[in-house]
Amino acid sequence: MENLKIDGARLWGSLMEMAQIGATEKGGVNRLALTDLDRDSRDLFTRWCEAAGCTVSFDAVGNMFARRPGRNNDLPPVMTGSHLDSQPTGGKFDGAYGVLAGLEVVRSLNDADFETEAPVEVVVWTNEEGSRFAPAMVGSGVFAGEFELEDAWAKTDGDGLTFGAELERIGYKGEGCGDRPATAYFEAHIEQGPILEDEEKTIGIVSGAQGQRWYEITLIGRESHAGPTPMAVRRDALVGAASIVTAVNRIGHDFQPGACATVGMLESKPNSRNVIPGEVFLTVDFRHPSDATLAEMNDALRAASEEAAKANTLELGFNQIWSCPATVFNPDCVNAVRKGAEIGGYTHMDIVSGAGHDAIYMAKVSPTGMIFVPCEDGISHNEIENATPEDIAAGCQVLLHAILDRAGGN
Ligand code: HGY
Ligand code: MN
Ligand code: MN
Repeated sequence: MENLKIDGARLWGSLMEMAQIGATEKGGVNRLALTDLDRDSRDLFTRWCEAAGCTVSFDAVGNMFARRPGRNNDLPPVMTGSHLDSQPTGGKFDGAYGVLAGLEVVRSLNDADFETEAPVEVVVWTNEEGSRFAPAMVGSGVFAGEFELEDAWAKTDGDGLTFGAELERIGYKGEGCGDRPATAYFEAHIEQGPILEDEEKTIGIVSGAQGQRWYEITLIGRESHAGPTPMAVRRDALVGAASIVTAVNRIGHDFQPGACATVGMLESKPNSRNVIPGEVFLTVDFRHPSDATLAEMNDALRAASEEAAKANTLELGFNQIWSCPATVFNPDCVNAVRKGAEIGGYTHMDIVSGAGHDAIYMAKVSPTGMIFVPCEDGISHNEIENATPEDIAAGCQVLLHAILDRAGGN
């Protein structure tokens, strides 16, 4: 079993071919959830999996399961996978790596004519990024019982299109969701931060993930003429929003070590150069390894928002739309990843994930582990996101060993 090898060149080729779907001029991908491009990537994945002898099914939120039978198909499968949807200025590796590394494991088991005891399933989770439809990790969240199916279907994008209608339109709305036990779940992913590269380690043995909270804040003032309206009587929503943006950044620095604080979206209306903004919408993304600290950051944000609204005579809408507590992964799965790194002879270190992943929700319903590999300069959610073929192959080799550790066989 330990002599089985993945084919790094084949994996790299599949990654580069998948990256053509939604390819951007700067070398990244723009493949938003439930768009035609998402459909095209799913169709390609299906063709590849069926060519590898898998049967492919999908559930009521579009999560896809490519199943390779084992010797004992009554056993719950060992699952592996990630997502194919991307950020609008995303990279080639975020998500697609975990999906195609899982497919490469299947292809390598086929090459070796290796029969696992438990079946193996490669999974594509729907809407992991939460960019088009908020929040993130909706597909795995419904699967794990965190979100209601009807609520997921009802989510709307910026154009008012619903998740359910778009899923139907691209032809990936199946039946049922969840209630599919797994023996274990493993996800390979680029780190999306600088630690492995700085520490010169090839493999990250992911022990868990930090918690995160997402907010939507609306400020309502009064549109009026930029010329005749005296400064003293203005109700300028953008000035209030600017105070909140500054407060978010200050809160991030105040709760070091560990805090991350980001305003990713800001929409000002009517967005005309000689009209005082009457309404501003902004989003806040907080992260921290400690849930208690996230609660303190929440209180600081609410206080700063109320103060900004009062100082500028604005109405405040303050809405926490998502909370995902810090996660600790299953020790047996973490050790399976560690053993895989040792068998492969790769440098490795334990690491906590700064980013959210579908593995976080899978950890609620199955023993779960993750494998990280470095990405260049720690950059991700950026079209220049890059990784080396050697690291990509190493992570997949470790994934093969971890899956076999849990699936058994031959
Ligand atoms: O936001 C995240 O951490 C993930 O990339 N969806
Ligand atoms: Mn990802
Ligand atoms: Mn991402």
